[in-house]
Amino acid sequence: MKIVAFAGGVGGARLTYGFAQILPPDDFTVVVNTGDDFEHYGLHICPDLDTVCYTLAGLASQATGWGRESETWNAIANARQVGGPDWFKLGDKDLGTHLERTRRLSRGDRLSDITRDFCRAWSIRHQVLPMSDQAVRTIVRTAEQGELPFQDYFVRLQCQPTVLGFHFTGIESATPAPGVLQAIRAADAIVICPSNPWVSIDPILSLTGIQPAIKEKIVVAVSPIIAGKAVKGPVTKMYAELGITPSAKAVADHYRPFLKGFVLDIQDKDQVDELMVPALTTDTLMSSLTKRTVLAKDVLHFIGRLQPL
Ligand code: FO1
Repeated sequence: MKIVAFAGGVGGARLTYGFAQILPPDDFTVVVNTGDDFEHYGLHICPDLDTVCYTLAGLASQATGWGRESETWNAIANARQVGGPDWFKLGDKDLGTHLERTRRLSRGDRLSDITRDFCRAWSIRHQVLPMSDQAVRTIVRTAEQGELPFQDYFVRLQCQPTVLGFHFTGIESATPAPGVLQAIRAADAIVICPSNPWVSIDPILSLTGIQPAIKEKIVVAVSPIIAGKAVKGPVTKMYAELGITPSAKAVADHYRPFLKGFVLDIQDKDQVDELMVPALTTDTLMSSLTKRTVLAKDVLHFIGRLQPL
């Protein structure tokens, strides 16, 4: 079965790891959010792309889910000592990734080509695609501080400002990266990973051509909200500030126009009747490496049941 996953952030990366353990390379492609990307210290940082790649390569920090395992922090400590900002923690190993990516982008290489080469170097066998080669930037509209670039809101201000809404600069002129629409066309199903719907998945869905491409597909989303709480990150705070009670059902509503099936945690089984779409309740927490694979298998079986005979 050919699967395309839409992912961003740690929850998305964990489920893609599960799929990569059970699907052959030709049958699994990950399309990754780049709305979180930003320039810092003159370097081009792609947090979600790196989180997915490090996770698939078995290189990700187990403690944070982002950045590298067994990291050291000499460069950022030295930068701080001489007056540089250290609110965004760039580890020494991780910096190597940003240095080489920035060097290649500045000579005109495409982000998708650079990502392909990095994946090869890290022995990642499955296809990882940035959603676009053009810059799309998530901007958070806040009550207290006006419009904030995503990483300023998320890391520097620790998600404290009240969210009023989001927009994605550059989205009108950006196109899906080479391979994205082809992978979707060839896919039996699209899996929307348990990532933040507002800031990790909406940028992908907002790209020209994505929604028409997934319209006729089996689209299955996995809830990042369990028992009204986020597994990680500010998703429930965002829902509440936008006037929506955070729940698995609210996530299903978010994806309603193209949703063909929904996966939610067993703790939320009482919401199944309100979903109005076929649902699978299972353990979605992914608290171990094995559980990532078990969830991916559960999702595949569920998709199998949704496929026409
Ligand atoms: N997240 C943090 O909360 N604090 C950090 O200092 C931080 C540094 C960082 C460095 C490289 C990288 O690839 C990711 C990093 N993240 C950090 C995670 C990242 O900003 C967010 O998790 C995503 O953008 C949200 O999906």
